[in-house]
Amino acid sequence: MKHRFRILALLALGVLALGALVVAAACGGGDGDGDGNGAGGDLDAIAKARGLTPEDMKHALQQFVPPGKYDDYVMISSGGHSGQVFVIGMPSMRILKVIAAFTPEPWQGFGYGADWGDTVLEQGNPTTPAGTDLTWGDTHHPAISETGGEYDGRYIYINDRANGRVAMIDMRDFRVKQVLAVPNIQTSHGGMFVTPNSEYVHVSSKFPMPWPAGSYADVNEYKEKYRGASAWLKIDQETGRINLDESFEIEIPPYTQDLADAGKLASEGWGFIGSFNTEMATGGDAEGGEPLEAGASKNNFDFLHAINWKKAEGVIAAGKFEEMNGVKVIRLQTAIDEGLLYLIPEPKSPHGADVDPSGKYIVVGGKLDPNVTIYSFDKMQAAIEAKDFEGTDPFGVPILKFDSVMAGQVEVGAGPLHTQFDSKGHGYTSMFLASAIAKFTLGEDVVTTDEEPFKLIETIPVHYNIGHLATAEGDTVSPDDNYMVALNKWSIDRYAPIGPLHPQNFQLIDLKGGEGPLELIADMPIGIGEPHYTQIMKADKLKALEVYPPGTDALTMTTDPQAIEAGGERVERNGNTVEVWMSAQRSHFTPDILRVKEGNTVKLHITNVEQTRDATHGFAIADYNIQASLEPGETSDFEFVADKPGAYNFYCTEFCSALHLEMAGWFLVEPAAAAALR
Ligand code: RUQ
Ligand code: CUA
Repeated sequence: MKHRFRILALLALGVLALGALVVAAACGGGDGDGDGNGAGGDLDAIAKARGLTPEDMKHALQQFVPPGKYDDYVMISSGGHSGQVFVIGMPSMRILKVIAAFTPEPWQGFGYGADWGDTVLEQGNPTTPAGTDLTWGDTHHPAISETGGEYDGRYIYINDRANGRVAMIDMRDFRVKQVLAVPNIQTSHGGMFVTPNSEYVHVSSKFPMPWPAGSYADVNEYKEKYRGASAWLKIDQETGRINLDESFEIEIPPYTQDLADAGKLASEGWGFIGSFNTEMATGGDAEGGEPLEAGASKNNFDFLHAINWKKAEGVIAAGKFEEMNGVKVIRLQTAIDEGLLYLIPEPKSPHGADVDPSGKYIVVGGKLDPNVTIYSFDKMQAAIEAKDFEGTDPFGVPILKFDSVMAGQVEVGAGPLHTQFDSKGHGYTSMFLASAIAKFTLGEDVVTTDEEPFKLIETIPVHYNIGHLATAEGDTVSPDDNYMVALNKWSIDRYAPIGPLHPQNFQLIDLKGGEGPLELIADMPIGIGEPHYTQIMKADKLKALEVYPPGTDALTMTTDPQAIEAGGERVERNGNTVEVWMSAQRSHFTPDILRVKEGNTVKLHITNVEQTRDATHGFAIADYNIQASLEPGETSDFEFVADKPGAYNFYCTEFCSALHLEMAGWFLVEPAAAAALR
């Protein structure tokens, strides 16, 4: 206890000191001469004029990052159904970049004619069933690549909840390089998480689908024909791309698999996926049946899935898989026989499943249960070893006994969802219904203070209806104990009224070194899509390029074969094809007149030959729906048919220089009729 008191006393002193400072400032004593005209006087006047309390002023100082200075952290946030990913500085909560992932985005020239974006978007169209070109996604869970259980600042993975896809973003240029339609998964949720050394990135199905993927079965054959998958997607360490040949999936029962997390340290080699609807309800409220949500929330327990991926690698190596739609699949029976999959009862419509930094505990929040349930990985292993099962599920998967593996429960409040951690053995759980965050202690194995294990310490209200929450470096083996962000689903009255669609609301919270009490620092509206989850990485781990090496193809991150240096510009005409090697440089395109004939295929390679930081040009052609971002050093390739005759202006879309407005040219498409006359 002594230790804790000392910290409290220190903290109290700190608060007093700060309070004194603020009071001194507020009293106009800032410049020490007491005339109230110095900095202190100004502060006082500003606070008065703006109606700020000393508390407000303290929070403003905590969040403030002076002009020209950098934030300590970057948040990599999903963008929900905007299909994008946001990069946000923390604590300032300034948006640094919106990264296009699944949705065309003109600023970055993603999906507007440049080869890089068009290729990525095209690759991402599911092959089964073939058809529609997908131009949006619902990004939910970003996962930064890890080395030794720490974010390493190399790659970002994010799932598309709507279409079961995964995107890979390269943190060298913060551009998306791959969109993969994950086979045998129609919608996804669980994960994304990377394994502690980025061997795999994991995603699992949300709703099951008729198997094999691409077949049809009515929902009344749900139990027999529908299946889910836990996909372990192999990461190529050099490029960050997912290599499907070395990936595998594990067939899982047709429950609705939900959030998932990777085992780490003590539990490395395992993954955990929560689930609901183990009732296997399928809805049918207009057909005389029960609404889906009523049928899906009857059972007192659903199942946490524990998956031994290390062991699964051996099963794949032994050839015990089936190839399905281009990926190796371990069938459910094999997974059972080989001891890869176990089920663990989790109370009442669970949602989050989060592994603590030590890997010893897995914390589950049941949406309809006021408790968080904390499972012990050691107890799980002992139960598996002793075959201490309560039976099997309808598919024969062994179910561990709740009492054998549960380490503790903490009654936190209404609607617990997700849990994050600090390094001191505390968990922080978001509560959707209560619009609050609860802080509690984990088991004595990891509690570093002399606090009692499994005890609620405090709750803090948030505004409103929180979904996820994230602590700085929160999913690593060593979270920082300073900041937490609440990702609130509703904002209701927090911002000026701008119509029925409200922004989401991020709230920055001070963790105070894990010692608490939790304190709300700032609000941040997000008016672009619905962020679900975020990971917060130390900014000193960023290793992004300042400019691309000359002639880089952003898709491959290698030299574009069509790259040129200044002076290498040329035009070649070959039958119906016109191929142009163009340079972009402040403040001109060379050549600045492109002459083609109606119906010609145009192959255009534009190199931004500059190596100056931030010397980005754009390239847009009127009425041709072409728009590219030509970042310094980048070569961008286009191929299109000049199917609209006319004289079209092309211009640079980035205000790059004093003569930016002059950085333009003509795309002359001679009508076929006129050409024929000559
Ligand atoms: S979850 S609805 Cu991240 Cu709470 Cu997707
Ligand atoms: Cu180049 Cu504007």
